[in-house]
Amino acid sequence: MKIHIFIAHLILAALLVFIMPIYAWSAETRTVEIKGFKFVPQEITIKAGDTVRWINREKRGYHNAWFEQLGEPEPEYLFPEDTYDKSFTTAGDFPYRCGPHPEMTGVVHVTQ
Ligand SMILES: [Cu+2]
Repeated sequence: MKIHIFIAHLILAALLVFIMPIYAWSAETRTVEIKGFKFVPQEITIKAGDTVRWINREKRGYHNAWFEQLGEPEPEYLFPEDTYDKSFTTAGDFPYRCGPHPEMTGVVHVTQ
């Protein structure tokens, strides 16, 4: 009888060891739409390891999401329905703007 309980615990422990890292590893991709000369949502909060995907929902016109303050080069323009992915590995607040339209701004908040 006792051996059965012991084996059940062993199986549970083994399951936890294998399943827990899969949960921890499950990074998400979150979407920010560009429409009406705005980033929607204008501020987004994600977890470290997640990816933000910008998608240009305008009928015409081009934009991008430029992390100028990080010293990054300006990315290519996004034409209608184009997407741009960026992953964030460290916690912090990351403001960005649109290259062609400096008045278009957004912030990515990254938590641990
Ligand atoms: Cu723009």
